[in-house]
Amino acid sequence: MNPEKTLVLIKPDGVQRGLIGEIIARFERKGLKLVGLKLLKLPKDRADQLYAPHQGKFFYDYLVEFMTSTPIVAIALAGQNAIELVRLVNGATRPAESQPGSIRGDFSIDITHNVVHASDSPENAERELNILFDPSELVNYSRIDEAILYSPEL
Ligand code: FUP
Repeated sequence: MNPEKTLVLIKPDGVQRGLIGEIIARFERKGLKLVGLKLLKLPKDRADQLYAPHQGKFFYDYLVEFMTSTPIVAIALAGQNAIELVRLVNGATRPAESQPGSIRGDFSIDITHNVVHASDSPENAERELNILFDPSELVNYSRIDEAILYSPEL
């Protein structure tokens, strides 16, 4: 068992297109547990923190402008290997590589307006969760289906 927490953002295009419920349903259906959830307009300073690793790249300014334009939804998810699984559910960054069945593969055609974001490593998951959530906003609880979602530790 490798329990992990990770951050997902539904980007402005996903919110504007009415995809919030569809996207959250996909993570719930996979077996991932919601441990934090909020709708917000991302302040510029927090967008800069979030995308600090991309500062200086040609797409950076537009990416921050887009992410701060209209509301996003921030989601904290927990589960076994959550970081890797969530990125599979989201699909590849490049539109030509995101498989049908993934969120990006099913709902996007553009590399910037690509509906969702997810942390890509344990270090970034912790860093990004801290940017979007106060620790008091993350909820620890058991879901009743965990007993059947997971096999027992051998
Ligand atoms: P991902 O982890 O799949 O979100 O992708 P990256 O970390 O490579 O990129 C971060 C964000 O930068 C992506 F959501 C989209 C944006 N981006 C562009 O807008 N243009 C590019 O050429 C590459 C990335």
